[in-house]
Amino acid sequence: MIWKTRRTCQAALIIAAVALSCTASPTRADEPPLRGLDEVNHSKVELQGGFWGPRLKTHHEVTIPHALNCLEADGHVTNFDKAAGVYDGPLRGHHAFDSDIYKALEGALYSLQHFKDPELQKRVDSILDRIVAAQQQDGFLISYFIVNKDLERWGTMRLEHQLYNTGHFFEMAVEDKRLAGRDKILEAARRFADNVDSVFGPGKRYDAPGHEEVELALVKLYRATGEKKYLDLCRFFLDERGHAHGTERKPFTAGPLVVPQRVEGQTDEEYRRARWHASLRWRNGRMQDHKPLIEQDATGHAVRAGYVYSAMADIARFSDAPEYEKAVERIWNDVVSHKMYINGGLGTAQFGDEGFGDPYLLPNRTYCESCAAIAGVLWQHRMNLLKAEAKYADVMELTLYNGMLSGIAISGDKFFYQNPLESKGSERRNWIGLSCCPTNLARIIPQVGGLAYAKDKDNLYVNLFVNGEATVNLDGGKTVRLNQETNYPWDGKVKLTLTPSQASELAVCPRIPGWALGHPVPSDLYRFEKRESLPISLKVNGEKTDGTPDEDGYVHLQRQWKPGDTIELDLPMPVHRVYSHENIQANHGKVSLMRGPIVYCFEAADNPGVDFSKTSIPKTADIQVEHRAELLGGVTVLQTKGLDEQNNPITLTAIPYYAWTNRDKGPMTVWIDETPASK
Ligand code: FUB
Ligand code: ZN
Repeated sequence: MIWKTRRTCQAALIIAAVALSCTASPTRADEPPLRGLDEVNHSKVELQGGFWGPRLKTHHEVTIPHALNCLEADGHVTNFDKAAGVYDGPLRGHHAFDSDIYKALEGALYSLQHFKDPELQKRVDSILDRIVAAQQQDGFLISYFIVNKDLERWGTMRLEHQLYNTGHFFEMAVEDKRLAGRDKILEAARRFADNVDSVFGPGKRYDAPGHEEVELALVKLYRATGEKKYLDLCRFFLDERGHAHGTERKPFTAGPLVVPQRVEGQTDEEYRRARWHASLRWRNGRMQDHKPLIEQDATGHAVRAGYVYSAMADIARFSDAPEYEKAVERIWNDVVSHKMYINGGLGTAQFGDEGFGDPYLLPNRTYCESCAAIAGVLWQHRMNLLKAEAKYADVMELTLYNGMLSGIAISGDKFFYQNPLESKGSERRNWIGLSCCPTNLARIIPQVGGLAYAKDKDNLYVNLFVNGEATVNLDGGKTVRLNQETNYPWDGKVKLTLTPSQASELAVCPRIPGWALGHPVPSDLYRFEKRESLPISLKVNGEKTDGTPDEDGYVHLQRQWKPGDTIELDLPMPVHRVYSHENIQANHGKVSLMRGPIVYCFEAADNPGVDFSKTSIPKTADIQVEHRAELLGGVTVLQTKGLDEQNNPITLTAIPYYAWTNRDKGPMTVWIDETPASK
């Protein structure tokens, strides 16, 4: 028999979990959360075929070697040799350089989980050895500050990315332990974390990093080691934002940006540092440090924001921090209701700081950094885990397939830093010195499997529809193997076959995406023309069942599952016309197109000579759907009849937004004028 359960008694469960945590062992690896869901780690999920399989292959064969080659050529590894005293050449690059090699290595470690590649493994191991050889006696490990002995290690915390490097080292080290099974790198991370812990904290130095990241990494380190002090340190860095508890902190009021004159005799380096210091006050309000996090709305640098909001969700999941849960939900509403692009992109160019702009101020020639989309994906994932609600996975999926995926070329070796929704023609770049976006893409793509499922004691949630196989550990040593067959996002048919290790009572909970229920986003920021949804078909072992989700956005299919049981979901995928909230001026009179989770755009390669700014689509025009396996790695394209400036009919072709600029450079737009029905 099949029935649906609502999540009841959640409050009671939380209280019980909090009570239990007081007696639980403090040193269990991968400490489970106090509340919300636990992830199903990417190492347990194999994506084969379908949409992601070929991308993982390209990632392994092209992106990872390309990234490591570029990083080695740019001196990211010799910087560690220099710090270890075994290299006489120059220190190269920026104070955040270490972070980039850590992200690429993290990506390589994920990839090695799925592809046997002794050569790559050797290369990774050798780079890791060179990195840890630079670690100082006291655990400190940032090449820039080891080599530049005259610099204060924890000097200008808000400008020099010390803890941003540190956080990426911790994240990579946790994955090295999990995926490669060795202790050496994780031990180095512990020594470094202990060094950080010896400097910062209550009664020690009160300060917070300008570029957040270390906070979420400390939660990972806590889970991997069971050391509660790392969770406490995360909490400290969160609490410290917007406060001035210690003497090191400068006032927080944001002031005007005053660029200093160069003083005679100042070296380039001295002048650069003077400019940074001068920009400190101006930047205060732009890096989530102007007031306590729990009082903030979505403000400032969008990459930093995504990371710190992730940590807020984590701290609420792993400790008793209801104030952070409340605040991060408020911030989420602010982002999703006022400050997010239809592709899930975050960050306008309004303040020239890669950050959020004013509510509804969403111009289409914009910033939307790839790293901001990635941080957004990580944040939405954690919100989903904290709240066990599908709407967060909706935004995660939207960002993943659109604003994030556009950051990397289909070939795997060209990148965008900015992902605007309208362009006169942009060029993807092979690489760039400070390679935050390419290396972040190198680590997020192979993590997609880990975003697909989540679980708690009674429920197994299916968040992403991805072809492949997962093995999920359940309570009491039981496991269930889940095989997903799907051609998503090109069609909405998904077949799940379950193989539990023994018959198990469990609710398997497929997410019913918001887009299938008539909402492109979980707010009124964007809306479909037709809000009524087409019937969703759901079958268990071939028998029809109700596909209407519960309030949490999932259908809870509870039964004794046995090997070979199947769930078949069919989400109809009509093309939707999308409109913006009337307060988004940039999109007045404009429409965009979506099908399933995919946002479409028009680009010159398919529409040669068309001036999109003078073209419109009649409100009544039919839109044809065609899958073209040979185009752009296989995409579903849309075709419609538009009108040019003289009202002459023209054929318009739209491709998925993520696939733009994989051919010749040329104009592109997501939003296009719509001719009213009466015209
Ligand atoms: O500073 C490190 C990274 O570089 C930031 O996250 C990005 O916005 C870029 O500025
Ligand atoms: Zn970036």
